[in-house]
Amino acid sequence: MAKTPTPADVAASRAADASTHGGRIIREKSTGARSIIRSLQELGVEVVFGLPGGAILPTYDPLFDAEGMKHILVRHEQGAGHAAEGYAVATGKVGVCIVTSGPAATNLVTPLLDANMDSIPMVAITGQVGVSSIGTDAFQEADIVGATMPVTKHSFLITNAAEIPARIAEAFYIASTGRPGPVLVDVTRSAQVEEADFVWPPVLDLPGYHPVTKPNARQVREAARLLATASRPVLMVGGGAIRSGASDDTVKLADMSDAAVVTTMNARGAVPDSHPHNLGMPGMHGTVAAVAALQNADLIVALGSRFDDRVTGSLAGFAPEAKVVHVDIDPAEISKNRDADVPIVGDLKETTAELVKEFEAAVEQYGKADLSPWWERLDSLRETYKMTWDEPSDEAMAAQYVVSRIGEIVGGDDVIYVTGVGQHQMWATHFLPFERPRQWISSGGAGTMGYGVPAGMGAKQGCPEKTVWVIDGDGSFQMTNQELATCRLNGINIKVAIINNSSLGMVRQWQTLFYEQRYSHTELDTGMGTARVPDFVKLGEAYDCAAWRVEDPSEVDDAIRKAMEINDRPVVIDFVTSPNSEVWPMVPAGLSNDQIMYAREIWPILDDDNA
Ligand SMILES: Cc1ncc(C[n+]2csc(CCOP(=O)(O)OP(=O)(O)O)c2C)c(N)n1
Repeated sequence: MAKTPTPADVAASRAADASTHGGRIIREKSTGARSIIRSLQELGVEVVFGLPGGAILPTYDPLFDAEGMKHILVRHEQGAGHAAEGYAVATGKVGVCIVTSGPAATNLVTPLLDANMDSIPMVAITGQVGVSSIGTDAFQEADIVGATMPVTKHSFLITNAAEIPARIAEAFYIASTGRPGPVLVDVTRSAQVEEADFVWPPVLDLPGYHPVTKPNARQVREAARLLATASRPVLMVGGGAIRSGASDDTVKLADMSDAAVVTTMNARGAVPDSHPHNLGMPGMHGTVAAVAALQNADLIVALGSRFDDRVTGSLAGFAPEAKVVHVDIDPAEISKNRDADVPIVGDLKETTAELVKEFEAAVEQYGKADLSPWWERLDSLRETYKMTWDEPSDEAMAAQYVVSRIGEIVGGDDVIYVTGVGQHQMWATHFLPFERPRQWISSGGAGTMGYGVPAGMGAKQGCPEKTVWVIDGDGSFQMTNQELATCRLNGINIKVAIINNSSLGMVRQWQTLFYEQRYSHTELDTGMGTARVPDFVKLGEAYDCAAWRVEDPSEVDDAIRKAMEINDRPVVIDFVTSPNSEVWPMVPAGLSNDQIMYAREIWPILDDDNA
């Protein structure tokens, strides 16, 4: 099937057309503001999330009747940013948001950081005060280019109307090529009101920006040789596999090589959970089998994964016997945290396709190692340390029960799962089924509470035919639930399951384990027997959503089924759960992955070594 062209593809091909004088050339009388809108239309942008204000007001005027492009008015700029991220992850297209200057622009810093850490293609357009006011502490002036430069792929200021089409096309090109990421374009009010013809296609001017996509053939051959001959190989699949669309060839490589597969949090769904080689998520809250596979591997083939500290634990003790093949589109990632024996810079989709080809040749030449002892060990770990949970002693509902019932009833077809950050996020990775890329949306690198509702809104806007479930924490939900108003008014009918343990659960868990149960400022009073402020059911109803509370396990299944039947408005279910449910397994922060605990006092890898 032909790949849907991204706005960047369109920009690049139209720019190429222009340079050969092959395409149609548009020249229209315009203002800078109108050129912003026209550029977005020519780039094929279908939806923009935003909120206006003085410095972007000139642009909101032509936006009022822009054909073919929808604007969704959010209630907070952070919501616009996360919605653009959710849209981008769900669809593979560039997410777009547009806000005004000063505090509006700084409200975007969190989503920009988030998109940067998780390599999400996104373009943020901000209004800036008039060029003559810059540097005068004018009303709502903020140096947003300076503030966001460290947390974006690129940020730049436009002060001249004639430049607008080219700079906007470049922003899309940078956001979506190479390692995807967020680009901020700050446009002065004076450039927006200035008159200048809109000329399209523009000529892109990006000297020095040439992402390498084609991997080095010799390195790929060497990687294939190592994979064919390793006795304890693991494919460590990262978020890059989703972003680049490398899933199919990754699965082929797993089938051919019989290597074990671990999928990092951002890669959930890149290889189906039902694939027999998939051991699940590695890292701090990974499965015992996935963590042990990496620790005992003699070869790790890292595919679009950045050896994040949440995955490796203490680097000094990480996978001591493993050679490393590291494939990444971003050369800065290679050997950043862990030295690569075979570094491969390239597009992951292209590289896995090459690896699949070279693997056959390598097997012919070098033979294939016998992996049966390796699989005996991994299967036994998988069997012994299944993902399960203890019922809480306070007789309240186990959070894991709720999440696993959602997974069981809603399943892995035509559904997108989105989360906030905390315990509920980890339970979601463990107990929901992930069978396809782009069906899991969660904040990995930044770990941004408040991501769930707006990211879910963006995902549903991008994929209206899919069911979107947001699994949220009572803490995370309170950060951005105002976007339920946006959802309700725009017919974006997401389903929100609040896993309400009445606390900042993940932090509370650390207080239980490492601070002698001194629960310093982690109780939120939203659950059973508390002040219940806010009452999530009333809050949901205030947003005209269908909302109700579930406190008893016997009501959970019916509640999920009922939510699946409501499609004319968003649904909010307040699942009241125990504050004592804990996330296991766990590698305590800063320790080696060898010290993974399956539950309290159970150290599978250490115990095994001492046996
Ligand atoms: C914006 C933000 N602030 C603080 C944190 C630190 N933090 C990580 S998890 C967590 C608690 C999350 O609570 P909740 O959303 O209720 O989820 P739970 O852990 O209870 O499932 C906090 C405060 C964060 N990740 N993001």
